[in-house]
Amino acid sequence: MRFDIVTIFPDFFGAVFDFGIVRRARAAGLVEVEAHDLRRWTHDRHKVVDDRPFGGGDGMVLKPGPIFEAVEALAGASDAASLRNAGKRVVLLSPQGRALTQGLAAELAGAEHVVLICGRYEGVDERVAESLATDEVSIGDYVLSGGEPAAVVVVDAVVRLVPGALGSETSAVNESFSEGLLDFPNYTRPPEFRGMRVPEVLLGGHHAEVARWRRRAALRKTLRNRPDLFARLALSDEERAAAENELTED
Ligand code: 9D3
Repeated sequence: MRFDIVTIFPDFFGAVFDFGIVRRARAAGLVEVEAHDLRRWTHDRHKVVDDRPFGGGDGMVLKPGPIFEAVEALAGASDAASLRNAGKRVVLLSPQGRALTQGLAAELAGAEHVVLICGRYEGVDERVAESLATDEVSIGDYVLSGGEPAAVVVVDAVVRLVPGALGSETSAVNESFSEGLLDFPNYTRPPEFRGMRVPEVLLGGHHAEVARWRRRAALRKTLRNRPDLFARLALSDEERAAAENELTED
């Protein structure tokens, strides 16, 4: 699988893909990741990639020309339909995109080639979202300075879903979010640290008791930190009430 990142800051990506699972997947030849300077697809002496917004307003907008040419050069097409047919996705990172989810990451992991377009300035000419990108994606409701950090997040989330990338020890299917529940809390030695005790049940080695505790702790944590996820869980009235009661205890 191949990722091409189109950006005005190719150096931003210097070493971010040189660690952990992404590094290993690249070393194993499972994925390739390359960042490209958008200015390469300009034709003027000053390599201009932006211009003033029609209709007025502050800031500058990325011009469509260099972006269309970049995608044509990297993916061999410039319309969303034939790109999708060829197993390619062109992802515009933008605050106006649909939110990245584990489901979208899994969809992208099924593609042979993903081109990521990073916005900057005030925005990107809308014809990129309308007629070039197969997907317009945001990583969440907060303001970044540009699409580059979002591209890193997308590559990381997708690479771990490429078959073989995780190695044999873990299965991506079995991870948090696939069940809609947060992970249970983990503890390791020492059993007491600065007066904070590890829950007694975890020290005992009673497997069924441990499993029960973990399930309840995961539910409690999900209710506290992600009430939106908790509301969508298919729980018995009893389990729902238990989590809600336990929360009012601490
Ligand atoms: C919505 C804010 N816009 C109001 C004029 C300006 C603007 C802010 C930040 C325009 C572009 C950006 C740069 N952000 C991204 O390119 C971006 C992003 C983000 O800011 N948050 C979450 N996901 C993403 S993906 C790309």
